[in-house]
Amino acid sequence: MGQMIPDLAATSRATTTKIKPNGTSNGINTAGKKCQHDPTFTQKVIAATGPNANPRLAQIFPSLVRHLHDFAREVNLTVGEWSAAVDFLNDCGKMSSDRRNETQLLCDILGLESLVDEITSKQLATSTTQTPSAILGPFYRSDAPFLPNGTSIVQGLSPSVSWYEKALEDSAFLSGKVLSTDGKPIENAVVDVWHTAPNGLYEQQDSDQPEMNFRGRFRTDQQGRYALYALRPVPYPIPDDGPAGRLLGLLDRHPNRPGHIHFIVSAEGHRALTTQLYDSRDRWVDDDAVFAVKDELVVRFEPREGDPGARWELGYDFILGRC
Ligand code: MBD
Ligand code: FE
Repeated sequence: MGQMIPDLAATSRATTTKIKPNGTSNGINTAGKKCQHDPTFTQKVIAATGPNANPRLAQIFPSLVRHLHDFAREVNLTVGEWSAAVDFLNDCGKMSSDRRNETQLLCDILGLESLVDEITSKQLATSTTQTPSAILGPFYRSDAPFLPNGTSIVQGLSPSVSWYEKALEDSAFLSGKVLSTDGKPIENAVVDVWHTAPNGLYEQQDSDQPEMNFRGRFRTDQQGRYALYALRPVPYPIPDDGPAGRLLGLLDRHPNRPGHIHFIVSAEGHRALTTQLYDSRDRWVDDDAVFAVKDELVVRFEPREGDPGARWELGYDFILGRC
């Protein structure tokens, strides 16, 4: 985890000149026939990259091709299996829209979004004290309403909704500061927050919820403070009615994520922090379907006294690194 991709440009330059024309390569066996897996084939594909290729792509493409080809050789991938994988990827694309990102969900259950997040955050970190990042996930909406500090992101709460009682039980006050790594509070930082309803559905997955329910953006005050009412998050199964769910089934895996609240915390001069907080009451914190939990992000809600608006409270400070 966290290893940098090695500089592959040198490797590809050195090897492209070694390719021999077909028939003279060492891919010929003693019977004069090509070996089952021509060892020069991969280099030929790599060498097809032209001199004006996009530089970053030219750097990483040789590695991608090598790993893909090695994978196919290692498992003796058949045409039928490869074809099923093509259909699978196409199905992911067809199911994706501005409300649902199935291809990203596939990356999540493969652990790829978490791994890339770790690589990126280590690469850009300017301090070891900054709050760890966690993945964005497929349900972010960039245009949540700005709300005054101390207000609620819970909309449409009435006895007529099926999750009314649960919402009362889990009502929570969240507050804290946004700080620089030197410990100074940051004024005017934006805390963008979102979570699911107690039925485990994000607002855009659920036609019964008002637009932008359980989403809001808050600006920190002069002391760097933010405050809002929300709910303790509930565990929920990632959508498993599509190709990603089919893959989970084939792998005999469960689709559950621990209850979590998403945040993007941003401020001028600082690197935006995308992260999630996990409720320690949840058994799935140790077994997340998308491998995103980090110990520092598991939080304990405490009972809140004397506030009709919330039964629980959580204090959490976010520490941002500089750009
Ligand atoms: C989610 O709600 C989520 O946060 C992630 C990372 C993946 C799938 C669903
Ligand atoms: Fe989520």
